[in-house]
Amino acid sequence: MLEKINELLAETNNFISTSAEEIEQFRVRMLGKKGTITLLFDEFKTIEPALKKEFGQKLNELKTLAQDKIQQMKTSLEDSSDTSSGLDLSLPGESFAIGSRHPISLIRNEIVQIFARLGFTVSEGPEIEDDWHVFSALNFPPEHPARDMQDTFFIEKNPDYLLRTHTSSVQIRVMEKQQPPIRIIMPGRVFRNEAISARSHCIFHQVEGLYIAENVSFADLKQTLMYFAKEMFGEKTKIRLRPSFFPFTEPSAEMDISCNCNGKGCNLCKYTGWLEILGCGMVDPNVLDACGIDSKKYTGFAFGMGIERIAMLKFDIKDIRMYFENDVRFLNQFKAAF
Ligand code: 2NM
Repeated sequence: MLEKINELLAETNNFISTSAEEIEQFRVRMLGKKGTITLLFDEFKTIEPALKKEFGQKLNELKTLAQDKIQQMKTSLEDSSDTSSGLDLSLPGESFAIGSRHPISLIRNEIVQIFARLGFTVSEGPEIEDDWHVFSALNFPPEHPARDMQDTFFIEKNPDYLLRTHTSSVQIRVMEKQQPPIRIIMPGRVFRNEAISARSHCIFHQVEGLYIAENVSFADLKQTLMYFAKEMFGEKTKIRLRPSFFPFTEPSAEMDISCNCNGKGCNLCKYTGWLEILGCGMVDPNVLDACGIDSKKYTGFAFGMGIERIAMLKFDIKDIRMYFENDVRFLNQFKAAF
């Protein structure tokens, strides 16, 4: 019997479990009505008196150990599922706030991707420019009003330099360095000395495009821009070209896209059914010649659009100043548009 008790002591000492069911099974097996320890107590009654003291002590030791062990297992089981202790490794991790892309960046990237599918690559250039790259090479006459202080920011310490008023200056730099075929787009910041209002700002963003090769025609320009309009604003979008004037293109046009009101007329399109989104034209031969490209051999088209305006139409933004205020209530709204 002593041997049996020693075996049970060892078994009880080694018992370990994290399952409530297993702990209960152990309790019934040891201390239940017909449990091993309970039966040993019955056997104990029949033992000869001389041995009772020693056996009694051992048996009590076993019973106490078993009871303690079961209690201990139950307690640690409750603790591990108790979140009030502050540590529950089964909980999901804490999420943290991430930022969102600026709507100007979103639209810029979208425009770049659309033209990338047509083989256009991105070129960039300086924001501080000289008269040649911003005006003279682009066929601006000497007395053109854009050259005026009223319209353009000149660098005070050295008025030979100015902040570019369009990204066409980058195209001049590319054409000066590289012979056709040229197929590039230029996204970038531009600066104009204008009063800040809901519709205009002294800093804004443009994407201009340029394609020069042999036999490039106005039809190529129209197809390219129609593809862009449908990719940007949806398959149902229609385009319309109206004659216009720019010093650097001839002929020149302005492009409208059909308004979502379907021509019924709404406040956005001022009841015309059309929204102006960009300017374009065939590159003036004078511009090609100024850059060392043979205008008898090559022709090309160019276009330019304001990113703020495109984003205003896409996201229904009513005031251009929102882009530059960095109000998180505005910026957070573009989280989903990643
Ligand atoms: C526009 C509209 C029309 C344009 C022209 C050129 C260059 F360098 F090839 F002459 N670059 N961008 C252009 C043409 C820009 O923006 C409204």
